[in-house]
Amino acid sequence: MDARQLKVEAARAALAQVTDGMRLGIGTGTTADEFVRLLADKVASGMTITGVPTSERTAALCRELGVPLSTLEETPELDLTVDGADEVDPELTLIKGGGGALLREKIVAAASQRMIVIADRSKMVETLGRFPLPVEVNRFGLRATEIAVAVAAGNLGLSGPVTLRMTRGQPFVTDGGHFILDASFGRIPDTRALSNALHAIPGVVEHGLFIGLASAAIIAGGDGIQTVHA
Ligand code: ABF
Repeated sequence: MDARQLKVEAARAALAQVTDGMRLGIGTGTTADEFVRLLADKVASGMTITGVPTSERTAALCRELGVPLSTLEETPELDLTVDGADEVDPELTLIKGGGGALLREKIVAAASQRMIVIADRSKMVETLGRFPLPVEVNRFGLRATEIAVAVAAGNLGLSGPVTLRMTRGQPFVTDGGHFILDASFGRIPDTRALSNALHAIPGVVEHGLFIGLASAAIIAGGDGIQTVHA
């Protein structure tokens, strides 16, 4: 199976958890896109759901495919969110934000009774940190925040480049109008300590460590589907 097929299989297994009438958080990324496509087929054949997208990009795909959408303002309590991840550890702590949607993804996941992560096996790691940690920051005081992030990490024995995410020669701007710093600290042994340290920096809007939010991960590999529960 190629990478795309693995994503489709993980998405299909998550779709089996979706029941009629659900209020559904809908993730962002190529794996979540596969979920949206399968969900659209279900909707076309009569399933009723209310979807809350985690990004403008996902909202656009849902509209194109006819998946009914609401907002978190209208639908502030969700039954289930299905979303991808950049890394998943055995406790289901995640790194997310490679797609730049981490803030809305975290708000939507936190508003959901359950969050199911869908991923191919390449995303599973023993310890998070091979993937650079995305940190969403306010544009104001960017340089000061960049320094504060490096200092906070250094106090925890972590170091490495902290770089402003760019796209087509310009800083990448999130749906919330913020910038993203990608922090290549390597292995993060104490995710909770780093999370707390980053949250203490005023210019940090949110970071891509998802701790205690995922209830299950559906991991697709060449030898089949594995479901990991929190
Ligand atoms: C979102 O999309 C993000 O949080 C994560 O960064 C990314 C994963 O993308 P993909 O499924 O394309 O690997 O879930």
